[in-house]
Order: sequence, then C-alpha cells, then structure tokens
Amino acid sequence: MAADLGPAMAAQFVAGVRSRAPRTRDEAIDALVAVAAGVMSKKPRELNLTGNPACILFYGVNGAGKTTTAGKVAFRLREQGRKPLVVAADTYRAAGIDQMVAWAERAGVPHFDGSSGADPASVIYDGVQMARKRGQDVVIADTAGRLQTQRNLLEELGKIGRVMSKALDDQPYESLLVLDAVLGLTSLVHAREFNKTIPMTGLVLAKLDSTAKGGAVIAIESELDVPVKLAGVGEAIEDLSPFDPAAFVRSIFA
Ligand SMILES: Nc1nc2c(ncn2[C@@H]2O[C@H](COP(=O)(O)OP(=O)(O)O)[C@@H](O)[C@H]2O)c(=O)[nH]1
Ligand SMILES: [Mg+2]
Repeated sequence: MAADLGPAMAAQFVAGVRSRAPRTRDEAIDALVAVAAGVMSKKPRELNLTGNPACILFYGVNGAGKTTTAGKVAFRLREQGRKPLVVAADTYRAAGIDQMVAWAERAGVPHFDGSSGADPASVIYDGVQMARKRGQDVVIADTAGRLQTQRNLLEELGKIGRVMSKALDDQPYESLLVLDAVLGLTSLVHAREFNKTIPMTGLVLAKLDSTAKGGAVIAIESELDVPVKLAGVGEAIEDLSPFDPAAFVRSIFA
C-alpha cells in the first residue's frame, strides 16, 4: 500500500493518523479516511453533462481501459434516457475502431467511426457535428493509447483538446484520463504529463476489481486536484461505478 501512495503521501498519512491518536483499529481506519479526505480533490465527482452536446473524451496509455469505459458509459447514459453518440477516434489501428464499434453495439448506441489513419481531432470534430445533426445529446469519444514519452502523440492529444473546445464553442466537456489500477505509482507519472498536455477534468480508475488497489490516485488527486469520477469494476458492460473516496480508502487499508 505504501508503495502505491508514494513516500511523501505515505509519510503524510502516518503523521495524520498519529495526530488523531486512534485507540482501536476502527478509529485508525476512520483516521485514514479523514486524512484522505483532507488531501483528495474537493471538486465534484459527478460527470458534467451540461454541454450541448455534452462531451466525454477518454485518453490514457494502451490497455488502461479507455474503450471498455467508453462502452460502459454509453450503456449507462442510454439507460438514463440520454442519447449518446460514440465516436471511434482510435484511428491508430483498425482494431481500435472495431473494438469501439463492438462496444457501441453492445451498449445499443449509434457510433461515428474514423477511418484507419485519419486525424483523430478531425474525426471528433465531425462526430460533434454529426451528434448535433442527429439530435444526440452526448458525445463519447475514444482515442488511441499513448505514452507520456511519445511527444508527437501527446501533441496530437493537445490538438484533440483544442479542436474539441472549438467544436463545442468553448463549452466545458469532460476530459478524462483513464488509469489502470494495476499500474500503481507509474500512473502518477502518466497523470502529470497528460495534465500538462490537455486540461484534465477527471480520472477514471479502471480495474478496481483486480487485486491491485489503486492507492496511487490519492497521490494524483492531491498533487493535481483532479477527482476520480468513475471506477471500472469488471469487464462487463454494467461494471461501472461512481467513485466513493471513503469506501475506497476503507477498502485499500482493510
Ligand atoms: N477486470 C477489469 N478489466 C477491465 C476493466 N476495464 C477494462 N478492462 C480490461 O482491460 C483490457 C483493456 O481494455 P481496453 O478498454 O481495450 O483498454 P484501452 O486500450 O485503454 O482501450 C481489456 O481486456 C478489458 O476487458 C475493469 O474495470 N476491470
Ligand atoms: Mg482502446
């Protein structure tokens, strides 16, 4: 656990718990929850879906869970009576588009597909126009995996963000970095670099059902002030959950 928190955050937890002088195990857990609440982001954890159309952009490293989460969110929003359009903008590989299309079909929502090799920013721009034309009120955009060390791919993501803002006449949209709970503190390095590239409004913590506990998000929230807004809790379409920081802290220290 301490490894996931990182040394600075772990020290802060130890000091914070000591100062509360817990006498029982339950009091110690309550103290951990209180310390976590003090360092984690206070921004709202609900998705802001007020735009016209509302947009949710997913990005992150390969295999983090972007496409799966986009499919789950499409399904959830459709169930809630929204009219999502999925935009398959992982144009880096043909399989990237196919995977998003398969999830959109599972979710029962329409999709707008980039062609293999197309400029993802243009695909997303066109997707927003398509959503307006068809009366779809939420755009869910999937993108190719990229590493924080791949300069050109990071620049491409920066451009995607700028084009998204332009397509939306500067209305806010959800810009979500998807993190794999299994990656531990490596995620902090990813989050720092992505956050410099595109205005980030939230995090998704995927694979929270795995043996990994994802404690690194506490350090990420503390340093960057971006809240985890969604958690992936399995591979099925309904395996998406809101993120409850207190429950999360209890589960990682239990
Ligand atoms: N157990 C579990 N597996 C997940 C979750 N989210 C994604 N995965 C799996 O992680 C792998 C990569 O997911 P994918 O969405 O393709 O990642 P992407 O490369 O970021 O688009 C797939 O095998 C998914 O089934 C989750 O919340 N829990
Ligand atoms: Mg993908």
